Amino acid sequence: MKLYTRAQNSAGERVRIALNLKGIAYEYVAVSMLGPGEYSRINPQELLPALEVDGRVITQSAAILDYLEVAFPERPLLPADPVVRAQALAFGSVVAAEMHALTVQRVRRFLTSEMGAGEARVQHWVAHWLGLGFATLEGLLAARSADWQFCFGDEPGWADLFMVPQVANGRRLGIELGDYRRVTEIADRCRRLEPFRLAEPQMQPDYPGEPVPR
Ligand SMILES: N[C@@H](CCC(=O)N[C@@H](CS)C(=O)NCC(=O)O)C(=O)O
Repeated sequence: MKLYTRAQNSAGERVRIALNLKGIAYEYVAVSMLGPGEYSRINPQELLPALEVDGRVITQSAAILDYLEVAFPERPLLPADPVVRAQALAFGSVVAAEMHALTVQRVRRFLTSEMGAGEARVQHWVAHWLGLGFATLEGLLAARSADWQFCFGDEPGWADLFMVPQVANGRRLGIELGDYRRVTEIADRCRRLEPFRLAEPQMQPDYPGEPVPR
């Protein structure tokens, strides 16, 4: 199995955490090491990550995670209870669709280069969408049916691996997280665990230095 990623790739970090939690060995392929045009032949969208399984490619982190969950069920990432399972999926969607997708580096760049927004307006945009998102995550955690150690269970799983890279991005982007106590406590608990620590940007072979949030 080959994971096409780069150190600073928070969607890829979700997959790295999942692979680590499930104990699956994989080859880390830093896209910067590929030749010109090589990655667009692997993933026409050119976004990261992509997972190659015996020559076939899966794109989009949620689809990759779903594949891992089905193909390697021994250490599940999703809760067994159908309602809690759906709540964990919903939590991940808030991060991927309503926080990350609106504030990712290519969106910030587009706001600057195509929409004429200066640094302050881009920061306003980011603070608005991430603030709403973190408030939503905190609300979802407060409404859980039990006060689990991690988002939706006493083992870290699907929701945690979406949340942790997004919390790191929020911190790098200067978002004040003091109001989101459950979010930060669980994220900090996760970051002390090896599967999360080993997935962080600075632990990757192509880490270039101070991360830019992606
Ligand atoms: N919805 C996609 C998002 C992928 C995405 O936006 N990836 C960013 C980095 S987190 C990317 O590839 N940016 C271009 C780059 O890093 O070259 C997923 O979940 O996989």
